[in-house]
Amino acid sequence: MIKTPVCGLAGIDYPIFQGGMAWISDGKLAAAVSSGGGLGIISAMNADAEYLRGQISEARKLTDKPIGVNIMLLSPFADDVAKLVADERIPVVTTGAGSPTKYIEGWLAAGITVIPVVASVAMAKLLTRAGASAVIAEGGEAGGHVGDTSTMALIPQVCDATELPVIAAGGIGDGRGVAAALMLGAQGVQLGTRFLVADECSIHPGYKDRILKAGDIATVATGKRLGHPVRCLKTPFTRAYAKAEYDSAVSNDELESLGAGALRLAAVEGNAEKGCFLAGQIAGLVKKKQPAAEMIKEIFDEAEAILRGADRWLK
Ligand code: TUI
Repeated sequence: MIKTPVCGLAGIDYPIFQGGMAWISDGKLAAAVSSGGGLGIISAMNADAEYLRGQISEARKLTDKPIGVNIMLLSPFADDVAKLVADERIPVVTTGAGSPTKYIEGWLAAGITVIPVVASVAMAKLLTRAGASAVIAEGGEAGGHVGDTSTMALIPQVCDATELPVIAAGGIGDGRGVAAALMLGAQGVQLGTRFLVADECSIHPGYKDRILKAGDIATVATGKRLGHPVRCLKTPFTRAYAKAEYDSAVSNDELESLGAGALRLAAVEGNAEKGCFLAGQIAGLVKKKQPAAEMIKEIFDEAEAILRGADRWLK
């Protein structure tokens, strides 16, 4: 069995979180991951508090295990959902795409375990001082909004910069990735891309097929010009977007509106012309649909076998 302090911190059997992915991580997926012994996380995405309240209620009908919520800090409803998680007594809150410092005190007072996603040592240090309970260090291999530094380089540097438990994210898709993350000093992992093909994930079937068919160079980070690169599968949409990005005649506002609604079009409609299919570089490793609980068991059985055999190189 693999047990780390992250299991106690989040009230889970396996030290694995499911990433809070906009238009993807709903109450059903989160409940399946939590039932399987990991931490299922509902994405509050760009939606209002009523949406989140509904998804929390869905999840609670499906499992009595702890469920987390991810707050995307660029959301116009961030203040509202930040209050709702306290009212709903959500045990673990993760944040992305910004610094949650102004919410931390209130969340801690409400008994919430606060785990921000960071993409740099500077942000890890800042949030350690601000009172975070742990950090998720996410490398640029991840899907969605990404930083520049790879997981391999980021994790040990963040581990050296904070006393808090570090959860590794970005580029992890199986037991080998979990074992490697633990060797780099992480005490847990967060996976997103692998869970896209979980049976309980409700995205459009065409999205799942694209993940299953993806290879090692199937993704690209677009949107660097706007300061928030987003990694997704290469499609007609990303080619058109990249062209616009390098065209000085296209204004930043035009570029923003090109991306608006693209996550929904991919996840809900499977639209390759206008949709942005978030995916990490590990998509090429994801080859089979499974129930989320089966994925988690398989990943940790593999990680355990690797760690038990790791002394074979020691002479
Ligand atoms: O947040 C994510 N992944 C996301 S959010 C998203 S929705 C979106 N839509 C349009 C534009 C941008 C996002 C899709 N995928 N992952 C966690 C994450 N957080 N990765 C990187 C960061 C991050 C970035 C900056 C965390 C803190 C941070 O600090 C602010 C700063 O100025 O340094």
